[in-house]
Amino acid sequence: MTERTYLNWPFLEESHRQLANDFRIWADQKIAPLSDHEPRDDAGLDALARELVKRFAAGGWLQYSVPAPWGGKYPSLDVRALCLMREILAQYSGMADFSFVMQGLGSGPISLFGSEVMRRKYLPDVASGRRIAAFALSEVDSGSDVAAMKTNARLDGEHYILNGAKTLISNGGLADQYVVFCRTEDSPGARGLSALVVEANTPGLEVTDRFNVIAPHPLGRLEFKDCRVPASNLLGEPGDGFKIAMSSLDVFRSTVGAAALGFARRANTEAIAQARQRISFGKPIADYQLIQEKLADAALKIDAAALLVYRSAWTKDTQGGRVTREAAMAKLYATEMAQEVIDQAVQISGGMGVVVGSTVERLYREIRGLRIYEGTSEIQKLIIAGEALSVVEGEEAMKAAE
Ligand code: COS
Repeated sequence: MTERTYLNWPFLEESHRQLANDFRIWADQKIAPLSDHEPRDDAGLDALARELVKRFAAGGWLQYSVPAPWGGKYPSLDVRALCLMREILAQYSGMADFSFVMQGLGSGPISLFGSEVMRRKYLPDVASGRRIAAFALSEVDSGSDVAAMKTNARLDGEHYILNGAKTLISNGGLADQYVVFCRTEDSPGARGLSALVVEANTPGLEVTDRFNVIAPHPLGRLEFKDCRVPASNLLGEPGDGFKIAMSSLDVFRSTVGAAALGFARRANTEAIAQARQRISFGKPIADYQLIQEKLADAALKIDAAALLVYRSAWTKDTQGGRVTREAAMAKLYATEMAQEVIDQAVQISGGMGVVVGSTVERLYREIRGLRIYEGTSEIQKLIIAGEALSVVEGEEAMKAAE
């Protein structure tokens, strides 16, 4: 049983507490049995991802991936609900967490910036699981440096002609639709980017590679060769792409922190059980102060991360606007602390902790990618430092103007 007092924190409302309780009961029945299922082959992974989306849809849980007018539960994407759900799923299965959140992230730019026609066309099918969604941002030479992307689209009458390649795309090869970020304008850097919804069956779109990663998830490389995409599939205005990508990440980065929190909580539960059961030198290892220090550190870090995650989610839900700083802090701290907590859970588990198939071994692999995707830890630090510097610079400029 993991710690649940955080559900009483003032960041959450009664509807969130109810959601967390209901979702945990459901996940215990429908997701827990899939926890140890880790297919390595593409077909097995795709089948598992489809099965998970089907189960989420049947439970009505994908309604949390889109806003209410288009089949969703809350009037706008509710970050606290998404965080609670990811945190719970991560305690059972990294793949379940992945398949759930990709429906939200993959359609997030449509929820946030799509026209009424686009929202009506795509979002209800995402919420019902009829369509699987994906977010195609990264390129070989443009991971952290989004503005350096080379994929481009040129307007030709009523269509954009899209050329280029995207790499390490979640749900690549499985998705029915991709939000593809590309260069459409002559303006340099961030200002020249746009976002297009590209359907998977568009001629010229090919999935040319799949990636086998340490914690298996469906990830593909997409290639676009003269793909004709209706100009009406543009999100926002031409040149809005960078803002659309960053605004989507403002919503979803806190939820990455929440998933990390879930992995850490599960590892800590395993570590506590091990510490109480395992006898060494005539007594349970939990009686030794060196083990107690590890348990104390884990409890402290988990609570600190939870405070940052739910602070960020609450700020976005209640105040709107940008939460780039809060989300960066939540993602950075929660993913880094989860790596440490899981590592110590492996240590407490001793030799069995590194046996393939043990829960802590799986978590040890699951957590690693979270320190990289949706902005590396290093990028989060740059964002936090940049915001700190801009506050001081802003104050100085105000003083000078007085
Ligand atoms: N919401 C809305 N607008 C935003 C924004 C946000 N969160 N962040 C930046 N912008 C806007 C800025 O306001 C600025 O607009 P103006 O030119 O009109 O002033 C513009 O976008 C450029 O912003 P900024 O100068 O801050 O961008 P930088 O190039 O300095 O930094 C970083 C951008 C490095 C922080 C960004 O590229 C980033 O987060 N990279 C990581 C990307 C990532 O997560 N990749 C993983 C792929 S997804 S798995």
